[in-house]
Amino acid sequence: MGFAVTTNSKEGNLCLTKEQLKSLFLKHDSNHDNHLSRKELRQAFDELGAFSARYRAARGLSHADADKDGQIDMVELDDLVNYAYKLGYTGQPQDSKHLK
Ligand SMILES: [Ca+2]
Ligand SMILES: [Ca+2]
Repeated sequence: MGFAVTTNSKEGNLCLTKEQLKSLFLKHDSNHDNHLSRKELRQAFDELGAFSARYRAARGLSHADADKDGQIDMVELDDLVNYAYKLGYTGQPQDSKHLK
């Protein structure tokens, strides 16, 4: 998928900042309408290594979609980024942690 965040990591520890997370989500706005659809969200979470990207997309959407139009706009994106960040989506697959 061509995800090329340069890691400034020592131990191969990819750790995205919120800004980087945001640009990752933005990158998945594949039709460039400045909204992230459920499908685009799913692709973003997929790239983040989510165990179930479909589930995460649905959860993220219901969490951040304030006006309930089924898409994440640029205002709601900040909420989504916070949500993903809190879950620990910083570029490392760590869903196993959240299953417990
Ligand atoms: Ca879009
Ligand atoms: Ca919305």
